[in-house]
Amino acid sequence: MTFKVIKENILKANDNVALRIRQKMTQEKTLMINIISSPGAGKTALLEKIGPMLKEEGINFIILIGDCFTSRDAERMDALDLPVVQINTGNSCHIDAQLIEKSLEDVDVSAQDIIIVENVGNLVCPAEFDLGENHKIALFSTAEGDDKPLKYPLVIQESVLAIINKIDLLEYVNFDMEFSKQSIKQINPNIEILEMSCKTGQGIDKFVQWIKNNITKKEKKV
Ligand SMILES: Nc1nc2c(ncn2[C@@H]2O[C@H](COP(=O)(O)OP(=O)(O)O)[C@@H](O)[C@H]2O)c(=O)[nH]1
Ligand SMILES: [Mg+2]
Repeated sequence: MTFKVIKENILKANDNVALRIRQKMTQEKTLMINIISSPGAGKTALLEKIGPMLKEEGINFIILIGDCFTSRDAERMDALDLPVVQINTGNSCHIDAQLIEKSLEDVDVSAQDIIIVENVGNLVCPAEFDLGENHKIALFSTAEGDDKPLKYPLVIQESVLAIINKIDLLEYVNFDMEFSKQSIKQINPNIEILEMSCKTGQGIDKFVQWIKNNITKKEKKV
């Protein structure tokens, strides 16, 4: 009972900050997306692929990367000269809105077309926390098994887009693509699904197009 009350209070405090962030994003016409997956599904690999493509398109963006302890993913972004802020959550299994607000303190939000959040690898808690984002995106991979959508429905209910990554591994793993897609649609009939491989690059262009369709492009500041 006590535990329930504490959790409600934590979520309420989070939601107040999330509302403030969302208002700022609306005011600045900046899109924010929150990418959620289990560890290793390919969130950072996806950013490594789309980052240079967004640059090529002249899209202004910043990447906020959540990790419990290390800066390894941010170093991968830095190696590609992609703008990144590392968020270390310590032992916490998700990013909360307070952390997003703090990480944006030194960011010129008005100059960004899109802010991309890589959440901590976890399919449960990140789905519960509103970060003030416009859209949550659920990322699965063929290596995890086709039953994961059914086992983690909340992240699908909360998302507008589901990505199924690592399709280059389909011939090596037991993954029924149709079953997986049907499970996703059964949980959220309105969700869009994209298949892709961050290794071969197959399907990445569709996600870049999705981003282009959803942003409000701004003039670059000089
Ligand atoms: N074969 C294959 N490997 C991938 C693909 N995407 C990511 N990986 C690999 O999966 C591992 C975990 O990827 P990473 O991006 O670090 O996952 P994250 O923990 O979700 O950020 C790395 O070794 C990646 O190179 C893919 O589409 N195909
Ligand atoms: Mg990562």
